[in-house]
Amino acid sequence: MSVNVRQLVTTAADFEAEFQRVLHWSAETDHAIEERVAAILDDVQKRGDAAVLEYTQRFDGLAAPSVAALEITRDELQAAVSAITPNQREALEAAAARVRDYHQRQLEACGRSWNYRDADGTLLGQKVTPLDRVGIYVPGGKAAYPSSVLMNAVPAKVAGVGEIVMVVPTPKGERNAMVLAAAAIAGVDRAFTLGGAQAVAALAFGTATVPAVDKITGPGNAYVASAKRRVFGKVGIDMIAGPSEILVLADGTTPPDWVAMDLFSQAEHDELAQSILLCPDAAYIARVKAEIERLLPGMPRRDVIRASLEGRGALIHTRSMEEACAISNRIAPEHLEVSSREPGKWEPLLKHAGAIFMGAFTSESLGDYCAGPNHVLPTSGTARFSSPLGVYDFQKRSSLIEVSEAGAQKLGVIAAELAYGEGLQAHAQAAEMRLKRGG
Ligand code: HSO
Ligand code: ZN
Repeated sequence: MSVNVRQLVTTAADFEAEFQRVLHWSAETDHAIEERVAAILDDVQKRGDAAVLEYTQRFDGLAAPSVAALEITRDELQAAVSAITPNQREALEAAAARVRDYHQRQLEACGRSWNYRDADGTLLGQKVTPLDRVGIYVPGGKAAYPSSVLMNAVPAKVAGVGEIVMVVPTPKGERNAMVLAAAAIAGVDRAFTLGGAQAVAALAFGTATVPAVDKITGPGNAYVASAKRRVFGKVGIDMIAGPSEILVLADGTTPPDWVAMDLFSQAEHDELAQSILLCPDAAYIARVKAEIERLLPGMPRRDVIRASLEGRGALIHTRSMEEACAISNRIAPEHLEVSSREPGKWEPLLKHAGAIFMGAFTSESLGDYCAGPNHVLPTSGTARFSSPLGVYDFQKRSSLIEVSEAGAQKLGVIAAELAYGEGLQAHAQAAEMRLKRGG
């Protein structure tokens, strides 16, 4: 079965133009969606539960007497743990344990308060506090991922968040037992069968039944993304995620079918997902291409994979591994596999990626589920300036200052000088009053 993946060669005269075509991704906002979302947010803010109930009936075909009836009780979450198979339960628990361990290290390494005293005895520091209450949006449509429940709830729990509220759309009331079981295992406190912009609005503004949260995390469709953008400022949000991406940097030593399957593993998420291979060995690229063509017919999601590979995929032949690293930095992929015998040699050259998977045995799929690091990662080149979801997203920092009497003498002179310069008399006097008179 031939598959039309774009093939590029960096030595070609038209490489830059072709490369720009590969990079091109417009997260264009659809005005019709924007308007509908704005109206829903407004309505939920004004009418609370009544509006949430109406939209849930209209969009999810789920009729209920009250929003309270849409709450999934703790007992029901726990019952889901017994309803799934023992193997499923063990896998979820093993994944949760590894994700918890990893994020516990993150807490120790960069999530703790600190302070110091300067020479005058003035204390300066940073106080780290977990958020009181967060909302986790879990998609319920074609991409209902229990693993994403773990990846959002576990770091929140490790951070010490007071209450975790999950919302999950359940069209026609069909609940996903794995999603509910993951919520129980991760320690979600409350859960509602709500979705879409109305769920985001309920979490952001609060209703009589749904508590207002301080931050909303988790992926969703275009309506959810638009709603999150709009409530940002009233509450925090994690990020606006685009389609998933994988970039494989190969030196030609990994079995080519492994690489083909790794490219598929992102492509199968979404027609708009992007899978790219960068390699200095043309013969190896041809072998990966042959494996793609051999393996594709056997994949249940072959139509999605083909659409993704033919629409946004690319096989790029570079002059060297060094050049491949430089191109990878320009792309700043969400997932970067360094499929090489010497991943440690190339890692120092790689600056921009959500997650770096080192060596032939590290398939992205292991990271997606259970290696430990978070799978909620910056997409669409935003790894240039942002980081994976982590414990730090569920904490905030306050500065701490305790000026000693001796410190006030020195700082007072500096502050007063600057305050007069800014024409702010009260600032200057507040500093000067603390100077020892005649001292
Ligand atoms: N690769 C996805 C996460 C995921 N994969 C969930 C499977 N399930 C985005 O990082
Ligand atoms: Zn995945």
